[in-house]
Amino acid sequence: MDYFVGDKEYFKGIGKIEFEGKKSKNPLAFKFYDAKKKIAGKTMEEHLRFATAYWHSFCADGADPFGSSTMVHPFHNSDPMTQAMAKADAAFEFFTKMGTPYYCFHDADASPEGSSVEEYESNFQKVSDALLARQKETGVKLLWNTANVFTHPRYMHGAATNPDFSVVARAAVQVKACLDVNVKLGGQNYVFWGGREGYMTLLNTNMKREREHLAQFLTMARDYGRSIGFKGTFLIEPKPMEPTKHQYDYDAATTIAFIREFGLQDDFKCNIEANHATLAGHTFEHDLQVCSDSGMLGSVDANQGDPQNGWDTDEFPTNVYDTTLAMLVILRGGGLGHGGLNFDAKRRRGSIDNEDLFLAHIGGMDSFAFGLEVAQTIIQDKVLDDFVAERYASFDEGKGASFAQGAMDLSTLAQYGRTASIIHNSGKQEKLQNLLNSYILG
Ligand code: XUL
Ligand code: CO
Repeated sequence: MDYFVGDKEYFKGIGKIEFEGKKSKNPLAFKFYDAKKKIAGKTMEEHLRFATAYWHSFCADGADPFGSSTMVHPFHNSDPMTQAMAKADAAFEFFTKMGTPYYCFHDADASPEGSSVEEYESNFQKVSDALLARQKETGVKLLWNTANVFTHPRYMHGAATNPDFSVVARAAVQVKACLDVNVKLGGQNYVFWGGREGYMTLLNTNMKREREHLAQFLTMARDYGRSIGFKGTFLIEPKPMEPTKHQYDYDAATTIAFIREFGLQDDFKCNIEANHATLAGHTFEHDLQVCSDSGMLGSVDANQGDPQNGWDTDEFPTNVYDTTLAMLVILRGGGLGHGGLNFDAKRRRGSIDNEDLFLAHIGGMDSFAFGLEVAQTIIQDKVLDDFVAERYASFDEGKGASFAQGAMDLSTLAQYGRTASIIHNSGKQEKLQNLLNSYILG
């Protein structure tokens, strides 16, 4: 068997997940994700660039605010460093069997914090050596890493936006270490998710100063990253709230405005998470489109929320409408570039079997592969695009084109408006929804 690394097999009884086609009844096989199948000149693997999230897959243990853990990981060990090394072996065994070519992690997911900065750094050095060795053995690559500057109690009032400068400086210890490790591991992107970069109440908060401090911190991280040879993209992951009442990177539009306000647009893009977009009152495809239109789509945290729940449920994506609409935006925008689809998603608390982790990823990968194929057919057939183009045709020539090109003033526009004949056209929403259904249902 060549699909596990190290001396020990952790996910026994599960081999490499293979494509068997949609008629297959084997739960441990892909029905739609056929890694090497070519769609519009690129393989599915190249289009989708799937990544496994270390934190949900190898750290989450089913605990929730109402109950303790329900799962025991096969690499469990009471000594933190022994466990971290076993976890790295198990993780790479999982990536290889699953066929996710990338992974993502926070420092704290992979490496024990220890009880001092020195211990944190030395643990991280050893664990990242182990990760590098396993990357070389398996060919699995790092899509992005990030610093967990939100779990430890020192970050209760924020990290880069903490009102106490000492905490801001302490957060820099982790971000610097994570950038060093990123370069060592050849990371393609580096992520900032500002979990506690926001406020609980304006009664105790100077929002202006906090946003400026955040921008200052990100600028310093950018400069440091570039100075040590980081060539990838810095990504900010928007989320409107949770754990703070109001997060500064509320949604894609807010985040892009922040990036531009502070002159970070040459180095920063967005990492869009489906369930964060829906928490902000948008659809997933809305936030993807906002980024795509601004050239700011860096990468994607692929998950789904629960339409009845107002919090981040981080479910594996199974809704093929969502994946189709997301892939339409991504394909039209020219693809994911150096980004990917990272499953920032966790098994439910009651899904306690090791195979459930595989089944969850199979569902997510199949749903996006399905969405990719349908979206590509819709684009190829040009049905939606032709309709939309026709809808705006009045701006393509004559006075409409002068307006769109900025070659008209308001008086001229108003003069035209005095006599313009307005024809009412249907938006054909129902027709287009039926059309979308016919593509999805085959
Ligand atoms: C939290 C979240 C994070 C980021 C990385 O909602 O999405 O896991 O993706 O810190
Ligand atoms: Co995320």
